[in-house]
Amino acid sequence: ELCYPARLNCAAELLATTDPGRPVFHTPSGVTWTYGELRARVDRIAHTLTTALGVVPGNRVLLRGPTTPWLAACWLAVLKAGAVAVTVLAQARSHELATMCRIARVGLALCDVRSVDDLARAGVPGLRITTYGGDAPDDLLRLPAPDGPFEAVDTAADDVALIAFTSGTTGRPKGCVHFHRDVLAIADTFSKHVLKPHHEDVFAGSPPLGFTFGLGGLVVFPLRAGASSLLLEQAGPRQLLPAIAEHRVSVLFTAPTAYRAMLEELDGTAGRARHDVSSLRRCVSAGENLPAATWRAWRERTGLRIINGIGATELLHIFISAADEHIRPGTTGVPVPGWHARVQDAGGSPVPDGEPGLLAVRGPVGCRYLADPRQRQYVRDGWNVTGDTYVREPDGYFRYVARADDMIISAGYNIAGPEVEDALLRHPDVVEAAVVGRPDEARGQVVVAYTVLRADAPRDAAALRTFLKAELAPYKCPREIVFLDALPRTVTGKVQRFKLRTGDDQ
Ligand code: 3SK
Repeated sequence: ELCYPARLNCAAELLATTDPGRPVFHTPSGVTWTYGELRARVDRIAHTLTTALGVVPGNRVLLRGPTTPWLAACWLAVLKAGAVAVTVLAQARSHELATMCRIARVGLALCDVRSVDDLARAGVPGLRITTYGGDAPDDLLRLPAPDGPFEAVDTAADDVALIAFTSGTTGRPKGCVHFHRDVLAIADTFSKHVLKPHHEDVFAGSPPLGFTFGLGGLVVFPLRAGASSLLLEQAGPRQLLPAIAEHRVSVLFTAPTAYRAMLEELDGTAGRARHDVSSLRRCVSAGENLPAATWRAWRERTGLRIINGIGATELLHIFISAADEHIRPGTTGVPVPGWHARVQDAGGSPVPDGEPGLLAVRGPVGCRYLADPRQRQYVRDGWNVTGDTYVREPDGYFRYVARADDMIISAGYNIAGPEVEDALLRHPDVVEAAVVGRPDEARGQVVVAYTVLRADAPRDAAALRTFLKAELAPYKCPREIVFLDALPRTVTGKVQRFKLRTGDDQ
């Protein structure tokens, strides 16, 4: 069990111990900040917040910008000053920003000067916007503020540290409230027991800091371990491979799609010669289910076992996963130490091992939606019901089946879309696949597969169907196969299946 003191400021804690001369952040342009420099910059921003900008403990401060050391410093400064960091994705647009500011009652925004237009256009009443990272006259660092150390505000472990927004895969934003102790808890569970990081590790990855997957993986975990992090503004598969080689990245955070794209690149003759991934020792995949085919291909190409995980903004980070030789392809893993998980029916009763049901978890972090009645659906009898259908195998491993609302019922058969997707991904020409149920008068639903093929592959639905017939029971085979150039995704990379179900993407 985790045990934290009653008074705790997580930002002060994350910044407290590491030798000031050690590196903390790197950028692709070759800039490195040390822990000493980060502390000084965080303190300077915290002074500015509390003196020039009048921030008092509990005030909500929106943070918006690409993944840079300055964004991370602003996040730490807001928390050190006892205020609440409201994290949003840089891609959020004016009307979404206005909604999130209203829900979270944001009074001040610290915004990268390059991301300010949409926020200004949002026209949030009473919102003061201060930019950072540029030469604008209201730039954060030009405001008058005392020099020297800033004494962290004496927050309680249960004071609110951040509000993270999730729009899920359907679009209506929910603010998830997290405490100072929650921030440390994600490092002291998943990172400590699964990643087992050390001082020399260099973290990097694709999720932005506005997504808690990225905030944990690129800021909280490295700082808790006294390690460093490469912060990439552009972190697509094309940028990741050269960045890994150049900065000797050892801990990688990204999603299954990016692993597949990197494999494609590595499989090219030029790729093999060009990209050195020998520095990697941990590769984390979350955000979507990781198909066994992708796991095996990565293992074959790199010798590394991808660490699959399921996390949620509601629970801040990953709560089921597995480490090292305990990793089993095709499963997510076991509850991370400190977490409990079970599979239950719609009434909340546990279902037997081997049978599908709703995933329910309990642990050091819980879901607290800000003023949202959907709280009652997510938290039931003290369990967080994530909306995923899972099977618990008799040996205690949890296997993903589908998002609960992605189960397809066709002519009385229950079909898990991801199982059909896995079969499609075993075909050498298929790069991406999403399988949904489309309403059908005769069968209730029919299985429709959306696929993205390698650039030079022929769009041959008949050949794909023949391939699938050898892989799947006939009732699971798609009635229709649609070829797309790309799948519709949220800004955090999750496939928007609801758009495919309604044909919105075409
Ligand atoms: O939403 C997710 O998939 C996720 C995964 C890992 C950590 C955090 C989150 C929100």
